Amino acid sequence: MDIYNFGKELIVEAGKFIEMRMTKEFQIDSKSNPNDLVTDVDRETEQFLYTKILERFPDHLIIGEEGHGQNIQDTKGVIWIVDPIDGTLNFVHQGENFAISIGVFIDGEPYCGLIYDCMKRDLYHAKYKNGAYLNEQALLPAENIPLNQSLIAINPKRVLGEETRSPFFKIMAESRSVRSYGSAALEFAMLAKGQISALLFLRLYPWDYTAGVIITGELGFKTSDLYGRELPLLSSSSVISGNPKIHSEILEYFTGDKRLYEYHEKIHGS
Ligand code: 2AM
Ligand code: CA
Ligand code: CA
Ligand code: CA
Repeated sequence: MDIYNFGKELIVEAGKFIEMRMTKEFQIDSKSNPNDLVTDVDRETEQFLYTKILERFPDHLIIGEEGHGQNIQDTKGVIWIVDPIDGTLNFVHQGENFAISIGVFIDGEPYCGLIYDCMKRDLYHAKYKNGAYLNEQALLPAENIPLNQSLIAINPKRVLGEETRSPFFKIMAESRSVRSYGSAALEFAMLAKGQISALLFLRLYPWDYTAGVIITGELGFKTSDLYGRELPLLSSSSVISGNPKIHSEILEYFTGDKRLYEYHEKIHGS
């Protein structure tokens, strides 16, 4: 079995593990601040993915949000970038609306992207240059809907700061309306399905976006940071993803805002 088919089976198996595990008690801890939560289920699911991948492919590398592969410095070889639960707050508060997200890269080049909405049992998947699918069904190409006719996804809590609010609020005001679903991976999935036309984040990590970028890229959606630069595989980044029209419209809002640019470079450490 190739990596893609193995990955599709693995992510569904990990989804079953989460479903089983969430019927029992689990511990909830906070990480960087009291609203940044992690549970035993996040950690155990990452360990589950790690063990299964290495059992099958002992020479592959794994980077995960909950601690695996944080020492990886270059993109040589086969790298699995995994988020065991994307949308931990939804997992804790709602018991649904979370996903497993996996992006696979070979020597830094995209290979496949997988997003599994565990509770809905929906698998979004794409092998690079082979189209994108929801379960067995091919997803349709991006439509060039402009900002003023679009629903867009932004997490308002993350852009309230003095440095950030001006361009983000202008974009929200220009849009048809704003949504915030609490899982970057599922927001990429909604983009792929045509339910929203763009998503914006000030800060995400490769495990949040690599699967989504590969899947939506197959459909003609564009993704970059706020300044039009390609997203990194080994460090955090801001993210704008959308159809080509709205993507270029949104980029305009960020050009020339020196204060935000300086803040942006500071939080992303470059
Ligand atoms: P997580 O649930 O895996 O942590 C919520 O708007 C989205 O942003 C989720 O995809 C969430 O991923 C991510 N996110 C939440 N808190 C974050 C943080 N402190 N830093 C970066 N990303 C975060
Ligand atoms: Ca997290
Ligand atoms: Ca995440
Ligand atoms: Ca996570």
